[in-house]
Order: sequence, then structure tokens, then C-alpha cells
Amino acid sequence: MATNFTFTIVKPDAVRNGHIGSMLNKITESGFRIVAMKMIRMSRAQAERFYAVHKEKGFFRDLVEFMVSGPVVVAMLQKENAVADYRKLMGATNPANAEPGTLRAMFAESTQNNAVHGSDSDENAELESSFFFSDFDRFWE
Ligand code: IDP
Ligand code: MG
Repeated sequence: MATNFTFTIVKPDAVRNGHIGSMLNKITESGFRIVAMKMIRMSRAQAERFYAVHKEKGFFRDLVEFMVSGPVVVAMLQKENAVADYRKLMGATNPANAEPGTLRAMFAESTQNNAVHGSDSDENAELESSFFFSDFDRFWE
């Protein structure tokens, strides 16, 4: 695919705390175009598969419980250098270490309940996007 994009999740804590609008505003103001989006509640099987890379970690069980604890917003974001720029916009995994003005500094509750997911590579951006969206759901420019 010629276009540059990343995949994001507004996590259950941020949805519960009423931050969907503010976060999407910050994301679009930062130059990302929303090219696919929907609100869903992940099943346990989906959450386990999505975070399979972390299944040996001590926090895996709690992370899955958290991700199925309420609805989330999943979206694809298009921008030059999307993956790296979005990781920068998210801030550090632990919001206490996140730069001021980043999504996690502004909206996260804790290391686990950290408001937002963003892909860590172009390959994972495509894998994660295809997990939730078909080609027909993607509104490329
Ligand atoms: P990332 O989301 O910044 O890429 P990862 O290391 O890929 O961070 O971890 C995935 C998710 O697992 C984090 O966003 C966070 O919700 C959760 N997590 C990561 N490390 C911990 C931890 O030490 N304790 C509890 N939850 C964690
Ligand atoms: Mg990660």
C-alpha cells in the first residue's frame, strides 16, 4: 500500500472518562486523517489475539480484562510517517513518563489504563487494521 497509516484504539478508560471527542480533536489537529473508524466492544478472544505478543507477560490477564471492560473506538489514521509520529503523539506507555501535551499525559489513568493504543510498525499497522476493518471500510484519499 502506497499510503502511510497507523492503527489506533481509544481504550475503555478513555471512553468511560468521556475523552473520545477531545482525543479525536487532538489527533486530527496533529495532522492525522481518520480513514476508518468504529465503536466496538472487544470479545475476550479478540483481545487475547490482539495482544498475543504479550501473552507471557505478568500483566497479560489484567490487560485483557481491561480491554474487554467496556467499548473502545478503533480507527485507522493516515499521515506521512504515521506510525512514528503517532507514537510520539501518544507519549510513553506509563503516563507519568509521557511528555506534556501527549495523549497519554493528557488522558491516561495509569500504565495499564493508558487511554490509547498505536501500532509500533508499518507491518503491525496493516495487521491490526485488517483485524478490525475490511478494505471496504477504509476511506483513503
Ligand atoms: P505500548 O502500548 O506503549 O506499545 P506495550 O509495551 O506494547 O506498550 O504494552 C501494551 C499495553 O499493555 C500498554 O499500552 C498497557 O496498556 C499495558 N501494559 C504495558 N506494560 C504494562 C505494565 O507494566 N503493567 C500493566 N500494564 C502494562
Ligand atoms: Mg505496543
